[in-house]
Amino acid sequence: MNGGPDGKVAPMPAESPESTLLSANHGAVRVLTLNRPAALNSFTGVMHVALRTALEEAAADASVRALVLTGSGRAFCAGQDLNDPAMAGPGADIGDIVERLYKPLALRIRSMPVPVIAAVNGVAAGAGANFALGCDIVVAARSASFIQAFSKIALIPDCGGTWLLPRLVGRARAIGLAMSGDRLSAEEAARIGLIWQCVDDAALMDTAMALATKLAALPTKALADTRLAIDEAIEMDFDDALANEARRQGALGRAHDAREGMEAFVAKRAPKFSDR
Ligand code: T3D
Repeated sequence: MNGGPDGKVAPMPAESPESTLLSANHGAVRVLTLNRPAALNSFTGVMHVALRTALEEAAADASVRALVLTGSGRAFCAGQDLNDPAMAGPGADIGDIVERLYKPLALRIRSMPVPVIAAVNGVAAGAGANFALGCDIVVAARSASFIQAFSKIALIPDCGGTWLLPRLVGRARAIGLAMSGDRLSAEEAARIGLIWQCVDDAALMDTAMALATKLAALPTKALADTRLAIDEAIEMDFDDALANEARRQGALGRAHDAREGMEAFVAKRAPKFSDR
């Protein structure tokens, strides 16, 4: 808490949505950068609104075909700003905040119509770790780390952590990470399959951008459906997963991109995908 000498809680310094989140386009790739480096890009109410708005805008913009989420300075994101009295002070209703602010963000990331890559440039803790893990592909710098920081402040993993962790690394590791709150290095995270790749710090953004550029040229709608079908299949038996694949494949097969992909293959030319 940022209490003053008189014990009163000082108001958070004024910040604007534009200052807390940077947005830049590189061709069809939009890069969103969490930008509160002095507080390790932890979430205030303003940054919540900024990220949610930016995700809605990217989802609605047909020129955006892949998204990269990263952080400025030495952190990716340290989760909730524990100095924000409205969000973490004694009177804060944390359940309500998680329901109203964190849950929609986690859902929005998971349901973007384009592939979402987390370029984890430094420590990712609490909600910051789970927002990263909710992205489609996670690339981390070698100096980055992942911390389920919740147990240290007597909370449970949120932002999908209880759902994501066991699915990514199994129950034993999920419980170990969540209960201990231990820092997991990027290298170890890649080794156990929590993330896609760990690269040298200097190569992080080039690697993430090359991957995003490649995905941006692929059929966006089929990529989004791939994520959806894999998430759905986790809850299904084999028969149902096969039926779900046939149903989704039927719809994709009737759409423009599948025709374009097949015609381009036969004509030995590069395809031009446009479905979203
Ligand atoms: O409303 C709700 O609460 C519901 C939402 C819950 C979702 C959550 O995310 S709960 C989890 C909240 N996050 C944490 O508990 C993580 C707290 N931070 C840390 O444990 C450590 O900072 C790190 C392990 C992430 C990094 O450690 P280190 O040693 O590299 O850095 P540091 O010195 O601790 O932090 C550097 C500065 O960032 C420092 O400020 P100062 O002293 O330089 O002015 C520190 O206070 C600030 N900072 C780091 N994390 C947060 C933060 N300030 C506010 N909130 C933070 N989460």
